[in-house]
Amino acid sequence: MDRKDNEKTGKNFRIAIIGSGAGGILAAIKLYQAGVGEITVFEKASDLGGTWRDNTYPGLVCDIPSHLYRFSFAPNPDWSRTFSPGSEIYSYLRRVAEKYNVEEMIRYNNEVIRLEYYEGRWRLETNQGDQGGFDVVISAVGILHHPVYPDIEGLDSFEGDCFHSARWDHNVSYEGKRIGIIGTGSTAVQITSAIIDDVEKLSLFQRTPQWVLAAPNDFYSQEQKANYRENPEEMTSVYNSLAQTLNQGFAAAVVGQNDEALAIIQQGCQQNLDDNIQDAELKARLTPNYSAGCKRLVVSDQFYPAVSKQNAELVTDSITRIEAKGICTADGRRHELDVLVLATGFDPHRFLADAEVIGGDGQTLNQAWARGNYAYKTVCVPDFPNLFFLGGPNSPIGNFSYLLTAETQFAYVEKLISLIRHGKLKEVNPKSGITQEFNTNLKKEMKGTVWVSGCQSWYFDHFGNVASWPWTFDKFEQELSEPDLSDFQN
Ligand code: NA7
Repeated sequence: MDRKDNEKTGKNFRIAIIGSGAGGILAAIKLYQAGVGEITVFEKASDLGGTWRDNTYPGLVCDIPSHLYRFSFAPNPDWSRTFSPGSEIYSYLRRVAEKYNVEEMIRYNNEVIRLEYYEGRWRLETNQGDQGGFDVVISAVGILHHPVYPDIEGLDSFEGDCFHSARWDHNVSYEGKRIGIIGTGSTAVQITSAIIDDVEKLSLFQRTPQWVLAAPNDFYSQEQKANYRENPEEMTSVYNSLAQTLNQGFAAAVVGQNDEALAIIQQGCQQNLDDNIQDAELKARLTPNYSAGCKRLVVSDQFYPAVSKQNAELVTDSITRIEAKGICTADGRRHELDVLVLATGFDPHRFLADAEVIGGDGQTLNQAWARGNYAYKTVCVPDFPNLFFLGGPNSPIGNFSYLLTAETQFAYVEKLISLIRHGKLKEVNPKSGITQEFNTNLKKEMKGTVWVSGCQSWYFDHFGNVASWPWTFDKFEQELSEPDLSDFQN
């Protein structure tokens, strides 16, 4: 399998992409356009779209504004609202994939179960069998992908319908029924707001209150959409202004670089609560005891009105067990339910944990990451040469649009791939010392972020590390602008 550098061109150069969500679609399009070898996308499901394929629950909208949540090469004049419904984002991804013939590169129902680096190539195996050798592997497996099921006694004994929010069962009607929702993250907030008027009773089981920022989700008029279609430069200016607001405002605030913006966010959340919840006792139970932005901020102007309705109950006594007919809480009550929705979030730290990934020195990725995930500048890992991550460890998942993050990372990865193809590097293998230094700095910087200011959230892994990017957007762009050859083994 050892091949000469001058063979690393055209069809001899094979690239595997894992996952056909937004990141995988992006990588496939860009590599195809650049004419980089033979590209295969391995997708374990039977459809593309990643988290936007999996999540179909009522009320699903993206918490990043629509015109920011798009690929730079595929602006979309037809977004219906300020924050897009999930189904629209799924359709957008499908449309973009179709336009660039991405499906021709996808092998559906192929879950990557093994990768082994041997003499300059990755031997890749899926549940369908051996797929041969690849010069480069790009992991685009996503972050909001592995549902977390709560470990609550008796969960299996519940006799009604029960499902995770990311596995919404559309055969189950919730109209006129007694619904229980466990969780108060973005998902639970959106579901509550969407179904409250259709159900007999909704019991929302809150373990920790969330700060909620009210942002109206206005519809774009036909005129606005036509204007964007005819004048794409206007979409660009909307994008630029949103990107500036988000990157210099919110994204800088959460990493301790814009205290004024953080204070404004805090005030905005408090105002939303004050304006919408009159009942002092309910308000107290909905008020978090940590700073806004510590947990991922929830965006909704409908949640407080919804949870104040007659048929809504905010349950804050802790869950003791689940029984056939409902949920029991510490105050001795049993909340009878017909349908139970587990809006209990995702494990964003798993990446390729379900596959056996054996690096250049025989160590597995799970062994390398046994004390927590780490990477060189979010995209590659020492001793796992030519394996790249989009949305990898410490990507800015709590800061800005994932599509923007993935594009920035991909542009950098493309440059690294080019170094291999043009013989400047035999393989892309970041030095351990440099990677360690990067991660030591990262941990130091993390201490100044709002995420560690006193709350528990899905950003934390099992070892207490925060999975996000502790610096500004400018720093992210700067770090990933040009590869520094001296950071890599040669
Ligand atoms: P999140 O934000 O991780 O929220 C999960 C919620 O589920 C949160 O309120 C948790 O409470 C609650 N939870 C989890 N396990 C339990 C148990 N065992 N008992 C009670 N409550 C529990 O997930 P989402 O799906 O809402 O949102 C994920 C991201 O998707 C979101 O940030 C947006 O970016 C889009 P806790 O706060 O941990 O006490």
